[in-house]
Amino acid sequence: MREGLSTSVGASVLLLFMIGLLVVSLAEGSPEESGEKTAIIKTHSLPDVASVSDIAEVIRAANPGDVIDLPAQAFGHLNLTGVHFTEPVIIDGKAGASFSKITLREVRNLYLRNIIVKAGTTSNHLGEFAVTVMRSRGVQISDSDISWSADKDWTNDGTGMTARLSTDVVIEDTIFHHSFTGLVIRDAGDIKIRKNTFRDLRRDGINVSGTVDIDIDQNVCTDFHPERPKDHPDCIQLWNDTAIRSNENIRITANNIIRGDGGVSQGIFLAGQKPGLPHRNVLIDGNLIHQGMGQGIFLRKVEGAVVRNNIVQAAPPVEHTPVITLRAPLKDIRVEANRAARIDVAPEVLRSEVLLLNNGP
Ligand SMILES: [Ca+2]
Repeated sequence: MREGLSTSVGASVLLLFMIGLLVVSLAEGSPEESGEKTAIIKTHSLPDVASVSDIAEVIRAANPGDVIDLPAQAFGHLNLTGVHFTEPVIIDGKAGASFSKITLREVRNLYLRNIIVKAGTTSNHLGEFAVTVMRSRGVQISDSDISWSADKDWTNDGTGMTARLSTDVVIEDTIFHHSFTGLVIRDAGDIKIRKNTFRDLRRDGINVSGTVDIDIDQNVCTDFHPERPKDHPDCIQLWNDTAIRSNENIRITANNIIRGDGGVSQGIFLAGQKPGLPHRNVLIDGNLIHQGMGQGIFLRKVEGAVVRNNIVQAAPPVEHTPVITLRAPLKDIRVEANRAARIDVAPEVLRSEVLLLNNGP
């Protein structure tokens, strides 16, 4: 009897466990299945004693269109996973809220405005991020300030932000500073990076790989701090070294790359070590590069590019005059109406693939 009872209880526990697994797996299904919220818009003004877990709880309970006004406080790490809304929920820190980090995973339709992120120090320069957006859709970060330690030590900072395996991400009017690299976009799509400032960085401003449909427009890069001989900062670098697909449909327009009081940097750099995976369908239009390092605009491993109306000027003290550089392999490249000291076309570039028109110093 006891044995039978025990087996029956065991079977019931097993059954309950399996039902539990089924419920959990349904809850983790698509957002449509997990019941996205719809209700009346309201503004939540959180009290001054809110903790970072209170904030997470209010966000989870919010309805589409809600605005959550944060108090003027310094919070810890805001870490959200699996929060889905049918329409954007806005988190606004205009009163002066700051976080030590923000991590958003599997989030849909969440906008962050007027947020300060101060991430402290790390030795994991490329592997630790002040802001992480992962496997998410419909995320916006605007009018915000993202940094690591704002001391004079350029060797103790991580990377400002990454957006990875995510789509429909907008980053605008935000300042990235005192970081190793500013912004890393990987394996993503439908990305808009506009009107941001990248300053006081040790390496690149914006670093993109494996990404389709990206606009990089009206950003400013200035005051770089290359600290070691290997540090060659670029304002904008497109590469493919860890990518599983090409960067495609890239628009780099009206960005200002200005030396300022910092060290030299490169301007717009497209290349990659990995075989295959060329950058495809690229527009580089109306950018100003006023710097003191070679490779103002550099193209290698590109198929289909228009480079036009850019100004590439030397800013003293000049280490190498910045120019427009074309290196093989290249296909279907049009370079038109640019002002640059030189356009260097490497001898191995097929002349039939490059059209140079109306360029001058
Ligand atoms: Ca620092």
